[in-house]
Amino acid sequence: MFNERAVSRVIGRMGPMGRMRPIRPVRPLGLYRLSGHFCPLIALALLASLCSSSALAQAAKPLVQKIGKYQVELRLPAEGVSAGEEIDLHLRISDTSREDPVQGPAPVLRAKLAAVISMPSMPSMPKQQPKTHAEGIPGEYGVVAFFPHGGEYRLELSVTPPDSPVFKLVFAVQVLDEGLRGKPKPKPFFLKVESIPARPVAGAVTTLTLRIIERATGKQVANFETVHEMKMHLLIVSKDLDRFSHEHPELQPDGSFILKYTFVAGGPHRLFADCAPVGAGSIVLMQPIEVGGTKPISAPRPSMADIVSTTEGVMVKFAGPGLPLAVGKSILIRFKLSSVSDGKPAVDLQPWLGAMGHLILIHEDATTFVHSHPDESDPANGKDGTLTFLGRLPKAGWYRGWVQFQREGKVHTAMFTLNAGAMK
Ligand SMILES: [Cu+2]
Repeated sequence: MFNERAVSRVIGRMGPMGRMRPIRPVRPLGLYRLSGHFCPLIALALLASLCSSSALAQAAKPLVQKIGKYQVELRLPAEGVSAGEEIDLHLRISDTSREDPVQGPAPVLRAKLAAVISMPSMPSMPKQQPKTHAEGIPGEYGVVAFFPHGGEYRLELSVTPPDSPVFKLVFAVQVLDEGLRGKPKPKPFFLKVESIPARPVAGAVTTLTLRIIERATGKQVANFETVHEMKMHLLIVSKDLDRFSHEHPELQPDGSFILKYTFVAGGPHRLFADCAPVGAGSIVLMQPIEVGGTKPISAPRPSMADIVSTTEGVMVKFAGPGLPLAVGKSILIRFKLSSVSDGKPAVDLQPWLGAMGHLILIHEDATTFVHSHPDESDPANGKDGTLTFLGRLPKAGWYRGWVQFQREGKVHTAMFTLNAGAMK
């Protein structure tokens, strides 16, 4: 199903610090001059702070560091790190003494990771101890950070591989000021879709060929990582968000993906391709597609939340947090599952695509795809009649959600309508 890497790249557990405000703005040098005389004490303090900055510059090496036989790679998003938003900083930890000729250094599994984030230029600022987690991909870890404002931060990591002593390293992270980035930059890849027939018709088989193209080079991506047991997860939704399908197109030797698919209804649809080109991390790319044939009667805009869904013997009920959901922060979204026949909790879910459950949320604009993933901090998740997901809704409005899980060998999909933020 959807890609946990993509998901956790953007969302994650809320750091313990929450939002911090700058302690005080950095004063320009001139302000330290008193009546034209240079204050020596402040000059010393300034010098000390400059020295500690340069010490940091030395300590904070490039984004790949080797500590003994271990290699730690910090993968910052290509668009940079912005203040004012929570971000999952991705790390890959590998063992260079065990190198595979194709895969490279072996991933280090089950390492313990602790992180401390501070800002050398503002030493009085409280340090953050962000939460860390293992990603769905071996050797990959995440640090869920929140930078309250722009500047250079120091990310200190303590890594304890299994059966090895702890080692420490420091990265410097440059953070852009909030709002500076403005309109989001185009993604480094785009999705190219060809269909046979050229205009799909509802009720007839369409052959879709999907290609992931690297924007900078125009080249088609050929190699993909396997995420949640698949090379690509394709979510096909009608623009009115009434129809949803989760497919796994087949990877061809040249890197294209082929799917034979029969659209149920005509009208505008959206394809969301969730995949991870090797080395580039996870991406979700969208393309619209127009389907001929009878158009379904467009559903009226939802006027109230739709929080209970029954899918083949299982009642799935949205169980909080309260609506409207918070916008722009990581939240735990819960569902309760019970048997329709006896009302007892459904405790017999089976893992499907590497997790006990999956949640996809799409905003009413039919474009904004919400990243969410199962809360793995709770081992009972999905086994005690509840499913809990970490999600982060980027904007206010209505969202349609689909919870998917497997029971008795069958995949169930339960649809919801939830609202978030201030309603229009
Ligand atoms: Cu999938």
